Amino acid sequence: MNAPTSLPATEAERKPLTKKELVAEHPTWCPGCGDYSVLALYYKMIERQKLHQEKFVSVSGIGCSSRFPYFVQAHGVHFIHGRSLPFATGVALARPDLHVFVFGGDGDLFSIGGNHMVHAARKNTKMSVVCMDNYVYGLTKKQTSPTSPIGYKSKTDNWGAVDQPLNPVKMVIACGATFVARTTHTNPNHLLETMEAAMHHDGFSVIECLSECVEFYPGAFDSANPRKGGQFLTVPADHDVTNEAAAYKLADAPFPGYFGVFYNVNRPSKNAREAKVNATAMEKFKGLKDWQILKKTMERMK
Ligand SMILES: Cc1ncc(C[n+]2csc(CCOP(=O)(O)OP(=O)(O)O)c2C)c(N)n1
Ligand code: SF4
Ligand SMILES: [Mg+2]
Repeated sequence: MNAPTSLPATEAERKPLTKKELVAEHPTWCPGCGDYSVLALYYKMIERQKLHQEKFVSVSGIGCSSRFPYFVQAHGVHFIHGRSLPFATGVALARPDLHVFVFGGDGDLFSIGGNHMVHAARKNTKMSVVCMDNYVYGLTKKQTSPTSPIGYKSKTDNWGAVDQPLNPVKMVIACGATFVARTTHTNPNHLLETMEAAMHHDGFSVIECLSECVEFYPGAFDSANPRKGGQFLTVPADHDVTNEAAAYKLADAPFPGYFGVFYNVNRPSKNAREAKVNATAMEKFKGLKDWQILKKTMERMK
């Protein structure tokens, strides 16, 4: 049967998706929430990068920020709290042709999901993670998160938080992430460029994106916003992104710190390493039926 003439013949002829085509449900975030900006720029990135629905997937855990996949008219998964990374790892390994994006909050990715972040980073599976960091648990209405600063008054720290906050950039560099950047929802161009750079990285890329919770931590990031009298300092031009110690040191600057790419190196991804193992195994088992491969494997494990 002939293909309908209205269908484009090649990938290059397909029109990029527009925002109108990508918008799904109306976002249920509070008016003014920083997460809107991340969503709007994700639509823009998909359009600019000419990604079509069958070529990308958005994965999340639980939280206000984790509602993200609902609002994108494409494949997406709203998974268990803290478990977006292992799920996304499975998708990325099974379908290396897809662009896998993970969206989540500081609680989802660094508190309950902190253990998964450690291992996802060292495995270097190809995917891009955007932590929409608002320094609080927003969905559950104001509990201290791993990034809340000392003194922050919340429902779990009535008299102010006392625990040293975690630095997401330092943590993921130390764990083995191969692309690590920092941006903010108030600088759209910077946020868009950072997401695009992460998408093209062949490995585990992490972006900490400051995203204000106007309901439970208003004004948290004013000092990083020139429109509110703050300062948006970019990573110095002479910073060597392949120097782990220098990246770590730069990430240690006091708040609001620097914005940009801190670390970017090439290390074989889990996808690449596993593909080699799989190719060798497939060669060895050539011509065998599935049950024969299974039997051989079981025998070897005796
Ligand atoms: C296993 C489990 N524990 C606790 C919760 C309750 N819970 C839902 S979201 C959340 C934290 C959300 O904070 P964050 O990830 O920072 O997202 P935000 O809402 O700030 O965007 C918690 C503790 C849950 N849903 N599941
Ligand atoms: S509670 Fe905070 S993080 Fe959640 S939607 Fe409202 S402003 Fe955004
Ligand atoms: Mg949060």
